[in-house]
Amino acid sequence: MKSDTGPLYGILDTGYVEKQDLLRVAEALLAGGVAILQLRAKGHDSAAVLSMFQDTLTDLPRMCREAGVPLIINDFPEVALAIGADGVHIGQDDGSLSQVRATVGDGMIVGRSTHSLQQAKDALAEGFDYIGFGPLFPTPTKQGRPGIGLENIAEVEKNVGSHIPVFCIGGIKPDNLELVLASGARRVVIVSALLQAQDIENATRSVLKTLTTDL
Ligand code: 3NM
Repeated sequence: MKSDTGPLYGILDTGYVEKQDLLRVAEALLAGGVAILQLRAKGHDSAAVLSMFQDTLTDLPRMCREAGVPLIINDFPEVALAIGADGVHIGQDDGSLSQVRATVGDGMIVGRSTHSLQQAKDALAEGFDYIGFGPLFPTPTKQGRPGIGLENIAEVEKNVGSHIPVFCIGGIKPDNLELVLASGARRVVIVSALLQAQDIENATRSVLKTLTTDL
């Protein structure tokens, strides 16, 4: 992954977007300026996600390629490989990096969710290409997890963010973005606040503006 990768990571989350709207929403996120786009389809197995690419999402890899934006598949290395995605994202309970690499090979971007300073350091040491760090605040998008707060962001940026991109995540919205940035964040993932916006493209552009002017 490029070390100068942009500050905003978008997620096309099927929990918020109807099937028939997925491509239109992807287009809006891309037009608004996300640097990375992930497909997250919690509650679907790998066969179901694969079939989305043979059905509603046929054009998604091409759209991302044309925008110069890496396409990342959440949870399923074999789907990422099969559809020619640029990367895969895995959680703490999804095995080791080497297990994922055995499926996808060396060329693919592999990201890891982390929920503490130690997990962030471990992911760097293991060789992940980027990390998510959160959830900063409790969020309906990932229910049942307490917010970890803002106090470790600066330390994670110092220790890990100087080597690989760190994307803060979880409950980040236009309203608290300045606070998150003031706590040391340089990059963020925003899911519901963008997907539920009236105008997704404009909301994305506006968040990106804050991210690029405050840095
Ligand atoms: N992963 P929203 S928090 C998908 O901390 C996800 O690993 C998290 O969505 C983590 O912007 C999260 O709607 C949800 O809060 C982010």
